[in-house]
Amino acid sequence: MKYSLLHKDIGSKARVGEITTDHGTIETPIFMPVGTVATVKGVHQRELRDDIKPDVILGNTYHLYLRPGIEIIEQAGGLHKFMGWDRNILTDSGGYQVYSLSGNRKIKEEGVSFKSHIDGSSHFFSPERVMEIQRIIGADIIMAFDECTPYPCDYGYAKKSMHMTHRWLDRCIDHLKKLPMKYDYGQAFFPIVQGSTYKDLRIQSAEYIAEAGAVGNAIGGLSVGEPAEEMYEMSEIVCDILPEDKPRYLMGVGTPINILENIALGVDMFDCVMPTRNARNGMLFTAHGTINIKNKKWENDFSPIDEMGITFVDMEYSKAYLRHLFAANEYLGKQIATIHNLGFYLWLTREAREHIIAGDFASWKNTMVKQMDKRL
Ligand code: PRF
Repeated sequence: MKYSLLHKDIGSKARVGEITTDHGTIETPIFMPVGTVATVKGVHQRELRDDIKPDVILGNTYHLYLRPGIEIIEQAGGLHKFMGWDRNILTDSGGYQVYSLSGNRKIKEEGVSFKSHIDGSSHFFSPERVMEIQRIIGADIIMAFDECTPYPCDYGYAKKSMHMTHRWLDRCIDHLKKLPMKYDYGQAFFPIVQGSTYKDLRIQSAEYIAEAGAVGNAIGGLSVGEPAEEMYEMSEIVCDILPEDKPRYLMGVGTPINILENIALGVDMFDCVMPTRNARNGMLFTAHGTINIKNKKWENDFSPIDEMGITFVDMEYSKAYLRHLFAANEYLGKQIATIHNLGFYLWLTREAREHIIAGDFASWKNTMVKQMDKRL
């Protein structure tokens, strides 16, 4: 993997760059649609490739390990072949899902034992095991095994947990060195900064992660319920320490506003279930604010879903039709809303890129933040 920093904004810490892997180029800033279980829910790969056009999508180690299981993915020749996606894939390590989804989890120095959220069966993840699993899944970018602390989190726990995440990082790196490549393309490894909402811990963690000298770095443990201002404060502290010549990935963030604010602080990569999950509940993101399409006010509004026409669904269907699909609980409603939201998120990060290059990012961002804060 190679990262080139192409342009730095004058009015903020925003950057434009390019990541190149064996599965193509990722132009940053980028939003990565979440495809947890080898599918971006409700979207065909063809629509993803031709209409939404993300350079990279996400998969999840925890989910894929439980179902279909890594033997199946290995037999298919890796996740790209299994799901019919020949562009980039990043897999999260499960260092988040293990805590948020599984029952009866026990965290020890050695690793985490947990019960499957699907059938209650018992499993064990260690840093070593998670590296082995991610080798087999075969994503282009793989993540360190970490502990994502909850919010709020007392200082003592946050500190102990952060140090364990650092020791786990060393074990991930040591083990990866011993693991042969599985497929005929490379895999980049990103470590993850933790430290909850404590400045001194965030500084310590960012320094430790920077020292590891990985090709890219991630920021975890944010957007877990803390106020947005606190998230921005932590994100800025960490971005200022992480090396400038490596991409920075803020995990699980966020709203369109959160994304623009973090781009301004120097973040390059984002992922979040919000555009897909909220779409399935009838919430649409637009440049002028959010829409609850189930609302009665759209019943006889025959205007296009979004005049901006970013993806084909925006101009082909009316708000009234989409509202009807949700009222009738038709599959197509969720599909249309998902394509719209992902198209909008990808438009937003592409547009941010253009404005950084043009030199007016900060003022454009401030206008957008005001506009997008509305409910239509
Ligand atoms: N760690 C990992 N994945 C994550 C997070 C984290 O802290 C977050 C936090 N927002 C989302 N996804 N491994």
